[in-house]
Amino acid sequence: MSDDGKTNDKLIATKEKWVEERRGLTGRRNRDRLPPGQHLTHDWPVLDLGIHPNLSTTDWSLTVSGAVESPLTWTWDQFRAQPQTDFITDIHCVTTWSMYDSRWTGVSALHLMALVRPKPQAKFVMFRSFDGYTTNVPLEYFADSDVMLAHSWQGLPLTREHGGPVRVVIPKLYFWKSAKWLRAITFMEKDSPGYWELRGYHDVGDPWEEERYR
Ligand SMILES: Nc1nc2c(c(=O)[nH]1)N[C@H]1C(S)=C(S)[C@@H](COP(=O)(O)O)O[C@H]1N2
Ligand SMILES: [Mo]
Repeated sequence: MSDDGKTNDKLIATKEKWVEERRGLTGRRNRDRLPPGQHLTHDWPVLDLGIHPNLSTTDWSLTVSGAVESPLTWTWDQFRAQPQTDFITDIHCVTTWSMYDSRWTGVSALHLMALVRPKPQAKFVMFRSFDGYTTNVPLEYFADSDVMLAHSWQGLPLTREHGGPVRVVIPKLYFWKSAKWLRAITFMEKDSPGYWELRGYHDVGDPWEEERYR
């Protein structure tokens, strides 16, 4: 207690103001980070068609073709010889779970695009996987700075069930767009639906717009 009784009132008022401000900030931050209709999970679920291709790194290769100036095929060693990047991103699955702070290591989509050089008429990308899965994205979503072909998660090689040796990671779209067991990338002039897109999933799949199904 101060001598005149005023200092404490002032201090209390200041602290109350901080509480209000910080409560507002925290609330806003949580709202902004978790897209509408999602809930947070801490255990990473496994979701796929039920086939988990058993690929050693020597079996694995990636072919990039279609509307590009320089198509390429990478063996595992060639893929690993590319510049490596690290991103920490969130995952949002259309089945309503989200998980924060995955650290992915791999080759960025921007690096790949600098090598293959998509033609001006390329507008969409199709991913093809070793389990027969396919998924399509507009080129501008693939050409984002946080998109990568990942081989590691939290510093460890991707497990087989989560798509190892290499999976796509597109943080700004629902997770069905992030193809596991990646085998090929085709740049396309015209859009073409992938596995789930053919079965009623949204063509783009932006979690902030709740583009779940069409
Ligand atoms: N090759 C392949 N990739 C896939 C799928 C699949 O069945 N096959 N399922 C998609 C779906 S619907 C989701 S939600 C995520 C799940 O990835 P996870 O099992 O690592 O959580 O992978 C996506 N990528
Ligand atoms: Mo999914």
